[in-house]
This record gives sequence, C-alpha cells and structure tokens, in this order.
Amino acid sequence: MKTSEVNFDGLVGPTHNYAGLSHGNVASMTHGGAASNPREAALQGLAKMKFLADLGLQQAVLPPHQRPSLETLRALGFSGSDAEVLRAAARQAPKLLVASASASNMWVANAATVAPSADTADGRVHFTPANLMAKFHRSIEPPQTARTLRAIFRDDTRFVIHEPVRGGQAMGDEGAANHTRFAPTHGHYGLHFFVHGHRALDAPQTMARTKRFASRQSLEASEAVARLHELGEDNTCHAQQAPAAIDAGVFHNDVISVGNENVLFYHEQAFVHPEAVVTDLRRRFAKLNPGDEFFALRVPARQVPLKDAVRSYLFNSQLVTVAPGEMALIAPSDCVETPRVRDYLRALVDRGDSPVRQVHFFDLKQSMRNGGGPACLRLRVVLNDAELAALPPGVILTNRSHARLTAWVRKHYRDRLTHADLADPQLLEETRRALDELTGLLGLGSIYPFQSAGTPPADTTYR
Ligand code: SUG
Repeated sequence: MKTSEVNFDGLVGPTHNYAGLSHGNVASMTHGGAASNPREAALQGLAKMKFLADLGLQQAVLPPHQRPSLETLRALGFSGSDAEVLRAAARQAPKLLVASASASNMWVANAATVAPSADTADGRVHFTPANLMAKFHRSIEPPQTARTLRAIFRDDTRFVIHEPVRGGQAMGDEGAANHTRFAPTHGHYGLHFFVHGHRALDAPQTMARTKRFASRQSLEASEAVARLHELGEDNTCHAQQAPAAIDAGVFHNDVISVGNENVLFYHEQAFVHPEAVVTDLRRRFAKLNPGDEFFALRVPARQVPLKDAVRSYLFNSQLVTVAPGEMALIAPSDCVETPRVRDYLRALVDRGDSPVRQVHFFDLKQSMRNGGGPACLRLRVVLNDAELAALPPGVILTNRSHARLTAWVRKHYRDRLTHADLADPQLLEETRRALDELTGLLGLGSIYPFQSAGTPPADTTYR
C-alpha cells in the first residue's frame, strides 16, 4: 500500500495579533503591540499550502481555534453575556484578554506529536496533543486541538488520540516541534528522535541549563509520549538541546534543525554533544535499515552564526521529498534577506552531493513576526492510502478547496487588528460566523463549543 506524508497546515485565525506573549521567542518579544493583518497572514499560509500541493505533495488543513477563548475567560471567573465577559476582561485583566485571544494555535507543529501506524505496536496512528504548559496563552489550546483531531481522525480502528501528557510544568510538552522521524521512505518503520531542553525530575545541577530563557520541553514528557505511542526501544532516541541555543532564541528544536526521511539538517550548536547525537542516530538508523545511507548535514557556525539562524529561520524550513532521493527546502523569504544564509543555501544546492536539490522561498512575514516559520505552520502525518481514505475529504487541499478557502478568508478576515479590537463583541461575532462556515467547507460538523450552543448554520456556499 502507498504511504505518504500529509502536511496539515494550521489556517491562521481571524484574530491573529502580536502580543509579545512568548518570552524566549525573539520575534514575539520584538513585535508585541504592533498592528497585525490577519487576512494577509491567512493568505500567505494558503499560498504556501497551494505550492506544496502543486509540487504533488499531500496537503491538508487544520482549522483555527475560536478566539478570544470565552471558555478560558469564564473558567477564570468572568460571567454574564459574551459581550459582558469581554468588556469586564478588557477592564479588569487586559493581559488575560489578549492572551485568551492569541491565534497561536496556527502553529500546528505544536498541536501534537504523531506516530505513524508502521511504527506503533498496535498498528494504529497515534496522536498526543501537546499540553503547551510553558506559556499560558498556549496552554489553553489542547482541548480544542483534541476535538479537532477527533473530528478528522475519527476512525478509532485506525487512529488513537491520547489525552495531553499530565503533570503540570514538569511535563511540559510542545509537540512535533521537538520531534523528528527518520526512515528510508515514509512507509518504512521509522526512528523517532525526541529533543528536550531539560530533565524535570533530576537535581538541577545534573545537566547543562539555560541562563536567559526557560526551556519548554522536558525529557520526561518526551518519554511519556514515546510510551503512549507504543514505540520500541529500537526506534526511539532522545537528545538534549544546547542551553546556549535556547538562550539565543531557539525555543523549539525546529528553529535549529529539521529532518526528513534519511536526512538531518542541523546547526552545529543545536545539541549538547552534537557529535554523539549524530553518531547515535546513524547507528540506530543503520541497524534498522542496513545498507541505507543517513545524511547528517551539519551547518557550521562560521558559515551561519546562531544569530543568523534564528533571525532567518533557516532551520524552520520544511524539508520535503519531491522525487525519490530528491528533496526541497521550503524556506522563509527572510533567508534571502540574511546574506550568510542566502550564500549558504546557494552553495548547498550547487554542490549537488546532498539530497537537498531545491529551495523555494515564501513570504510568511505575518507569522514570522510572532516566531512562526514554514515548519511551525504544519503538522506532519504519515498515512497509508487506507488511512488517507478514512479522512473527511474536505480537509485535503485541492485547487477547488484552495479557491474556496481564499474566498472565505477574503470575505471574513480583517486586514488590520490591534489589541483594542480584541474586546469588540463584533469581532467575536464575525469570527464565529467565519468558523461556522469553515467547518461546513471542511466537512467537519460541530467542533467548537459555540456550535453546540446552537449557532444557526452559515448562509453562504461557494462554487
Ligand atoms: O509558541 N509564538 C509561538 C510560535 C510557535 C512557533 N512554533 C514552532 N517553532 N514550531 C510560540 O512562541 C507568539 C504570540 C504572541 O506573542 O502574540 C507565540 O505564541
């Protein structure tokens, strides 16, 4: 049976805004308070999705969460009508309102970790929604993520959606952004590579630690995900992120390395003991796949300093297979604007001895200003044809659905949003109308709490 990697991209939500909520994420810290353009952000994301679909890859869509999250505000003590809740929150706790309005759920690399059926003991595809404990505005995402995943991966003979890992801060889990899977092709038994920033249950002095920014992912959380996904000892390994990288703004490992099939593309300062990490990966990969080559493309700091890697988001490129043995990097346009990175990429493609043969640049500036590049915007789900056929067809991006979604964004999204707008009941109303229509377009039924409260169906169809 054929197996493919399906890139599920998060559709940017109508309340995309810059709130400076993520300490340790340099772009978010820099742009807090700036006006955003949700329409442009969503269209930039859709253009990237269309390009990947046109390359012949499987591309799908994950809907945004409803924001501001009225459930969050109500759970924290605000009451009355929705408009009253928004008004009171804006007056008494403006920071809470802004956090509850973050469209951060668009970075679906943090939505969950995934293990394909070829790798798991029970032969099902496993998902664990990330708990995102490290940041309040992201910790409100898991319930909706689980509802959405259950609506899409609804056949429980093929798919299992676990509960997010429990245990508070000690079990901080940021999902697939700290996880990569290696295999000769997507359909093979895969090697799961988990990257953590710290160990939560050991004495602090037993491992290298950050000085400036806190690490988000614990080893214990990664280990729990591996166990939940019924992976074996032979196909699981763990590595620690370099604390200096976290301190330079590498808040997730996908800001400093990316993998695909038999390739790891990484910065030499990504990990603690990088040589040992690569040796371990090579050894395990060779044991599982005798005779298959493993490429570790190490990028030296003298060619691309850590600062340029973080500024350009080079490693947050998507690395995708476009033909057997041939891969393309889907990179942010910021890489072209960073001279050393641009030169590095030109040399990489020219040298012709690595599987990376093409680089395509995308303007994702609306997302980038919050620290989200091409790879942050997608969740990779490897599916065989039978599993793919079990999905609601509306979530797969086609020319037709791309045109419909583009029209939907143009119809519903504002082209400018500031924090003052977030308390506007009209914005909430617009958002709900848009999302209600979206679940119809994607064929998902009711997935949002406001839909179960009896919102009338959308009145528009697209042809
Ligand atoms: O968690 N930014 C996100 C960016 C996530 C990027 N994802 C990956 N690397 N996979 C974060 O820091 C900023 C929101 C704000 O400041 O308005 C934010 O949440």
